[in-house]
Amino acid sequence: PRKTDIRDANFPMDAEGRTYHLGTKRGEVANRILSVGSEKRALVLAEYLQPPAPGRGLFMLESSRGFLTITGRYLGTPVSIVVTHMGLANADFVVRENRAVVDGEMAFIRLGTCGALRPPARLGSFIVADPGAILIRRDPDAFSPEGEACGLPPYRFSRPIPSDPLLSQALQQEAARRLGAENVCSGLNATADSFYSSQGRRTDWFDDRNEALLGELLQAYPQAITLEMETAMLLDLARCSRGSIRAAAGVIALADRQSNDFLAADRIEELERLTGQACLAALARTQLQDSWGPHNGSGP
Ligand code: R1P
Ligand code: URA
Repeated sequence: PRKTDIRDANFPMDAEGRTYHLGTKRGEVANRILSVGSEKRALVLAEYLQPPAPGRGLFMLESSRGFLTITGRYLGTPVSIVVTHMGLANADFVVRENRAVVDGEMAFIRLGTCGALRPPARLGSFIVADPGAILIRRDPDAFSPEGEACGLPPYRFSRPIPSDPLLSQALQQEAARRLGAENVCSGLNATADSFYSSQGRRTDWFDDRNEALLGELLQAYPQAITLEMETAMLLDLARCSRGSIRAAAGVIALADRQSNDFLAADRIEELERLTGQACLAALARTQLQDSWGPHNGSGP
């Protein structure tokens, strides 16, 4: 067998201990992780990192599946930026495979973009998922003859899943310092399993039965103000991590779901830079039980 061959069908890793999808191993990832949706966002924010050790470059590894991990330091503290791409399954890979190669307590912050449902979220604002997020799932059974016969609802809302209150507060404060308090708020996030159907977008090609979805969402959860695709998965896994993961998320509102306006690309990058530094600062300033890691010599 070659060292890149995968063993253990239960939790696949290669002979070096590299995970199957993210491709990283112990020592390459910090306990503090900034999860971002795109490679461009990760590379822009990597400009603010210092090398993990003097005289070295940033650690960078892109897996065959396109997950890029960048490890360096922010305010002297080791931090990894991990490209999560989009959707629930990718968020699951990022949390579980990073958890598998890091010892000690971890903190995850997601920096994403979202649709704004209602004030105080508005185009260009930054919204922290505090108190947390709910999950909206499309139920395929509702579209089957049997499901139609018994009137199954096409979409299901989970109960709220909490975010870490202290990490969320730290993120909101760091963001307010950089963006101005008037551009930062907090509220319940709604994470959907599609950008389209379960976010109430309508297209002619599919029978999605979602005309009433956003109204039903706001009736069930009047406090929901943002719509995106990963936060609830991160918060659910943190809740189920046996106390080993603290998680928070903040999103830039780039789509206004009432007016249908969309933010200009240069403004998005400007906000990514400011809010990304806020996320890195909140991670770096958070105390964790993390005596092992790249920061004490066992790293890249
Ligand atoms: C959809 O366009 C993507 O944008 C949002 C959604 O959650 C989804 O991943 O977040 P990111 O900008 O982090 O990808
Ligand atoms: N990301 C989403 O998931 N939805 C939006 O409307 C905008 C960004």
